[in-house]
Amino acid sequence: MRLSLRFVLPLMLVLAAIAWGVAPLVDQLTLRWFTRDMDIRAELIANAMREPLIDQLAAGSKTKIASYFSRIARDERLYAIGYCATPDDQPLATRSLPPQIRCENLSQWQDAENPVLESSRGSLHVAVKPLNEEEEGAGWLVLIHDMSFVTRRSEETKVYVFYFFMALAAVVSLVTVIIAQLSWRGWVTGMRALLRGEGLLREPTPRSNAPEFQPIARDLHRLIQDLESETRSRDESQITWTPDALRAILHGELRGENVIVISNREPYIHQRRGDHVEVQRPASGLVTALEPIMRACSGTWIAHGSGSADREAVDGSDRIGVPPEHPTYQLRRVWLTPEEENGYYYGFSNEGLWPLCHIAHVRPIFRSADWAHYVAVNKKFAEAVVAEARTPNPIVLVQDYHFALLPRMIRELLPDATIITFWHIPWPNPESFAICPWREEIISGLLGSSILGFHTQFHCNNFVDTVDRFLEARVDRESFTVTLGGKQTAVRRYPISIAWPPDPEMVDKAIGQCRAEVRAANGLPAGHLIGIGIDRLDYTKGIMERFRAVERLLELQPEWIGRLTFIQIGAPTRTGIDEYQNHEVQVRALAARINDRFGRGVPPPIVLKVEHHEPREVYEYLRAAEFCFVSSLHDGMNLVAKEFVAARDDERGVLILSQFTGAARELPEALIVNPYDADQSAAALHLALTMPPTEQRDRMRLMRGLVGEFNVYRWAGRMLLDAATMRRRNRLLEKPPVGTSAS
Ligand code: GDG
Repeated sequence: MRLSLRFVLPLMLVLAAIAWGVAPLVDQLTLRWFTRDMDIRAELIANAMREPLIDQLAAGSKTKIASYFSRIARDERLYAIGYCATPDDQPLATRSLPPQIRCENLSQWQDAENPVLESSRGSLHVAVKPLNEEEEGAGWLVLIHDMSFVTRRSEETKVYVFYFFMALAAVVSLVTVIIAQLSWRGWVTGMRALLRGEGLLREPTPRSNAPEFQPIARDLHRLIQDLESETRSRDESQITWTPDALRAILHGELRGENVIVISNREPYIHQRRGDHVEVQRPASGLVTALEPIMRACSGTWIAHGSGSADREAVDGSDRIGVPPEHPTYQLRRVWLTPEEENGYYYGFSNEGLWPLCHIAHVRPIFRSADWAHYVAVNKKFAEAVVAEARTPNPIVLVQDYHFALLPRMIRELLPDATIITFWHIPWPNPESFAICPWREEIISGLLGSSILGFHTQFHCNNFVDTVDRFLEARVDRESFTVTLGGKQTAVRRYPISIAWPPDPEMVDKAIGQCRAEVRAANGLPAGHLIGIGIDRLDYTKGIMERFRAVERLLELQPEWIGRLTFIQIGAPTRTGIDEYQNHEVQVRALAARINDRFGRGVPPPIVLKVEHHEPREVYEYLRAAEFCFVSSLHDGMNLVAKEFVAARDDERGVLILSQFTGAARELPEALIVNPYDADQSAAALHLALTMPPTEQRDRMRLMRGLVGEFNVYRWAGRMLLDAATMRRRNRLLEKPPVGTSAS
């Protein structure tokens, strides 16, 4: 011990001094790199802006130019934009343009070797670009970038460099001490232990025969763990979210731990068709969202086996590797009796909780018998989780309103599990939730979770208000946590998204070809305009309201009669429930009535296709359309809106989006409508059909930027990073206080 101190301390000091000396070099280097990056970025933005700006200058509307500038300046790094026609002019600019930048001194910035302006806001990078490179005198575009992040990153790098040298010192010291120990104190014993595979970095055990090593090995073990987690827990906004990034987080932050997902719907269903078995992928937002995550993480997905050939496909433990063509994770099927399925799924979940949580004016139905099945099925899944858990503290991702009781049940069986529950649908206000006869049980079940996620802050607020109203729990609105029975649940907003970039197979067919094929398949003439809606045939999706908007458009703007067809794909869903059967009858009748009114002798205004379509076909329709209309009456997020954006790599097409979707909070560049207001929706349809291509492109570009950045990997990654932090914190709290460890 004394030897290690005599050697380690001076070594640490020397290396700390070296790290200190390297710090200014790090500063200079990062500044040079980022200034160059900023130049390239400014050139790219200027290239993208030139053409539309020249058009707008020609049109002469200063207010349009100002709003165009402020839209672009929403980019988090772009601080200000300006334009000078001549050196004598006042700049036309966003309000944030620093006063030091004037038209008369632009040339000074243009030629500057280090174009960095120090302002009260911090360092700003100034780029001056000619508006028209061929034509002199067309004016200059000024792009100011915020460079405060450079200081931040440089600080971070310095910390990493410091840690690196410290780790180096620790490793060198350890190796020296080991060698010394081995030679001084019976190296033969040490060698034998090593040959037996008892690694020195393992946590010390009572069997360990070198007590002097224990404190050093334990400290080193912890130091390395802390260092690793330090480097990995970067700011999530700095990560480019891909399946690989997600996998790295799982392997790093969570050290490849046992990840289990539970959902009602399985990602693959085996169906018997005559003498062969067909594998289907169900139409569900949830499956669309979780599949890429499971592919990235190779865990176990537990779900209800609902296909007619599901039992034939599994092994003796009810498991099967999926995706079938290239298995990367396990699907464990849970079997339900017809009575259980009726009570738990159709009854309590879909006739009770679904309408309870959606404001769609359909009354929830609650039956005691359904509740009993709901409890029993949740228990069955809890047992499956225990059976699938490979460790006492797996990470369990519970999906959706079918499993409100499951988090508490798992918590009781596996107290150390990290349970993340995601509620994919809205959470209503306490008054609405009060209708549920088992409201306390539902809330307390959910509070078995470590983290409970919703799509929007509004739903988080509603949940916390509901807890406050109905349970004796401690609600902390500062940290957004709820403590019940000494256990804390963090309530967090995780807006879900889609895989990005989309699967290349989905977008490989040219837009023109998609249009031609969709028209041909639906008997529509060349040049005919197409609008698209894609949903499960669910009363919350506002399909009736959508058709009424099309009808109103044709009443108000008859020039579209015979020129436009709205194609609605309605995937059959929950067909065993009366309300869904009635809804389908009403949707069909309304489409027929509108077609009868406006489709005589011309192509029909509405084509209704009540059938499941393959994902490739869905994308083909999205690519063929002039606009996509999402008119949900209430929707947690709505993935179709994001899929439309992903499908349009041509940067064309207009998204019309209900204000009652979670997606409307993220995509303000869509035409946001109240689907109950037929006149407003009809006006949006007309606007979409007449929107100039440049405006379509500007809106689509912004939406594509957002969906690309906030993709489904980030959704999952954020939850998993939060879970990792929670686990680290818990481990820290479990550590014995400093000074009590054996030495
Ligand atoms: C819940 C929440 C939340 C539809 N028809 C077909 C088909 N689909 C696909 C779409 C999309 C998915 O189904 C529907 O996703 P949504 O998000 O619109 O809606 P829900 O199913 O109600 O999902 C919702 C979601 O969970 C995720 O959290 O956004 O708010 O209600 O991916 O493309 N897919 C195929 N054929 C079809 O006919 N292949």
